Amino acid sequence: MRFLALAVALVLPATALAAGLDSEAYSADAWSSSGIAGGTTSISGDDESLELSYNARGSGYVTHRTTTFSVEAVSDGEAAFDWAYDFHHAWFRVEADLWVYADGPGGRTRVRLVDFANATFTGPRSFSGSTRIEVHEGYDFGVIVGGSNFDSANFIDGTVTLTDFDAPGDSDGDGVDDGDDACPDTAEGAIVDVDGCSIDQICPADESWKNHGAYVSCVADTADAFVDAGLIDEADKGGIVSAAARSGVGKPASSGKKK
Ligand SMILES: [Ca+2]
Repeated sequence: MRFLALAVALVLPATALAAGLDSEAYSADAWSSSGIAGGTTSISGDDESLELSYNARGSGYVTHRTTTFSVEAVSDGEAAFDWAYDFHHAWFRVEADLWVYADGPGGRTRVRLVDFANATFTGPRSFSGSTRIEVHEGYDFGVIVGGSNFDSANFIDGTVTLTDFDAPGDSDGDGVDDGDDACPDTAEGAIVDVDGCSIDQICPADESWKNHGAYVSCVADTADAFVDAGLIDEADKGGIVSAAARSGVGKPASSGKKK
């Protein structure tokens, strides 16, 4: 237990459990578009907002078409964001549609956010709101957007801007997204390697060890690797290894079967 207490004392700044647009998992680079018939799409953004745009032309008029902007959820949970949809579908008998969607083991969930139809002339329009949706690790989620017009100007042009974006990213808050985290439920504040594993998790004190030396070796080797990776310094390592050496882990008194 002394060793556990020491490990917890090596505290990193707390990280948010959810991930935003500033995370690797959900930055503009992580998003993709399905493209749009007769036009182009673009994705741009920064840590605060993400702009998902399309522009398409028809022949004579624009038949109904959509594009899907998606990103992969790195963990199960809820994604939430504010959205603003600005479009100009020039000019006559205009439709504009926006959905939020999430794929999962049970198929696709799709929720409509904008259902616009105007039988007469329509100029630029804007809608906005907030939404949330359950997302699933390894499956895409995002928005589906597009529309139509029946006008000889025949273009549709729109941008969906996402802000206040929050999606499941790092359940144990160790700074490694769940999709890359080999060790879930890392103790709060524990220092982890690139796989999201703390020394405690790599050398669990509650596992049955062949003997005390095997446990101490595991801690010493792992602490060495953490020093090499620049995660801890030699003094940290010394404290961790001596705490392991003083512990009862792997000694006959500790319960559990021999390994
Ligand atoms: Ca972890």
